[in-house]
Amino acid sequence: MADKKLSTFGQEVGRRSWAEPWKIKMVEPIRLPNKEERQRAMSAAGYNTFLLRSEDVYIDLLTDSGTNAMSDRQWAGLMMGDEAYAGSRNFYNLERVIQEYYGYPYIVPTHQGRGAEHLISQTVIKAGQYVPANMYFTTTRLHQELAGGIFVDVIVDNAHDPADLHPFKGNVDIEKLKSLIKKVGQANIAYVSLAGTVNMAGGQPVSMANVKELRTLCNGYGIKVFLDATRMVENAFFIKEREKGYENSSVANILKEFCSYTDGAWMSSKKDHLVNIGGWLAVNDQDLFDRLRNMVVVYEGLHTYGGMAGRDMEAVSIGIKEAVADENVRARIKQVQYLADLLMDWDIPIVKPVGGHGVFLDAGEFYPHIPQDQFPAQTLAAQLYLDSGVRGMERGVVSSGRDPETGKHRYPALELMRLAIPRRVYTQSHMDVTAEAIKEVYRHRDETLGLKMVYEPKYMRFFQARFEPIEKGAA
Ligand code: PM9
Repeated sequence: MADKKLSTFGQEVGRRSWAEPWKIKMVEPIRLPNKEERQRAMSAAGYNTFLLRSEDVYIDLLTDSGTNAMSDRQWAGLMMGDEAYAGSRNFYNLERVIQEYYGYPYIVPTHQGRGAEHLISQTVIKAGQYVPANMYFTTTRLHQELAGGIFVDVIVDNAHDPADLHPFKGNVDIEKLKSLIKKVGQANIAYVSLAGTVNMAGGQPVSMANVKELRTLCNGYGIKVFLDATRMVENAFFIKEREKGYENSSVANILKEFCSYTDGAWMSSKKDHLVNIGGWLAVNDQDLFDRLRNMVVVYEGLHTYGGMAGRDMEAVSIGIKEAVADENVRARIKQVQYLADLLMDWDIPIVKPVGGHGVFLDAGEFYPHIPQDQFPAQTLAAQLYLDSGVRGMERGVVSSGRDPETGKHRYPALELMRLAIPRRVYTQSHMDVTAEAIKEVYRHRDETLGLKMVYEPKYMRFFQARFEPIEKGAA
């Protein structure tokens, strides 16, 4: 892959390619099912890519969650698992590494991100309190609502426009937050829920200036700020690339500084930390820690494993150290950029600037003739699989779900189909194949019809809902 900005000895030398800072030691065979097999698999899956069997998928860009390739060091770490019920040495390793890289003193392990979201939501939110956030995430908002919280989106307006080129579209709109606090009163705010990067906006980062301003505002009102640190390493890389004053700082230093403006964090280690399972909660306040540590034994497991095996905790500790290395995160984000560049060269509508963990196709723009209640992004994910066996995920009205008050669809401004890139898994050729498949689906866009939902589960419907194609003349 090439980066035009690269220079040697300070001089422009034209194209200088770069490569991933690893080589491949073990491979897993994959197979492209033929057209009839793909048709059969999609129909059996009810046109929902979550319901496909992985063996029927050729290139799997459903998610970057738990799908990462571990290093030889991490695999070796698995052998060092101390599977004691209580006091595993792997927990103390993990605790030390989180303290070192994220800066929080008190750590509670959980089986994955939503385990941590459940604990913090149940512990901190009082029924009827508001939870302002820089856009929703599916599992995060659901846990906040199940705890009786009222979610309020306070992200900058730029985030809702896929074409807006603001470098930090994940920022909190400080004025929106101030007016919410004035309207409902500070006692009615549970905490500010801050995510870096913002998944549903397309993996968009939050700037250091923004988190500092947020901290100052919240200090004035005595409001806590909790961070969804799931992809905070990627966020730190964007700060290094885009924010003045940070170009010479390491990703690790930026990460730690950012976290220092927050009161605690929850984490799905399945993303940044280059593992297949794991998560944690970390806080500054000892009283809160005591309450969380007590809750974890009810829902996850003892406070020194929280649902993870000892070996899993070891893999996370090693993964954190690998994740924060500048060359690791650079290669990861530049691979996403490579795929995006191919699509942009062909004028295929995507969210810009390109985010950290994937390319998000603007399905509303891709299929302007498909109304949102016929699920353009769900349709695009299905069509891409049918064309080429590439699996992506809907991030539009299906993911957004229904308003708990009115029961109506929550129509988000962004109707996106996400291609999330697992870390250290696919090569440049897989990206080329994916881009060419999308180009083909785009060529047939005018003749494509939408979907109707025929089964809808109560919670997080995008995982299990089923659809049928709308027939010509029936739309
Ligand atoms: N994210 C993703 O594919 C996996 C599940 S899809 C709902 O993007 C953030 C920002 C996430 C996230 C999961 C979680 C939950 C919290 N915050 O999946 O429970 O992107 O480990 O983490 C997914 P767990």
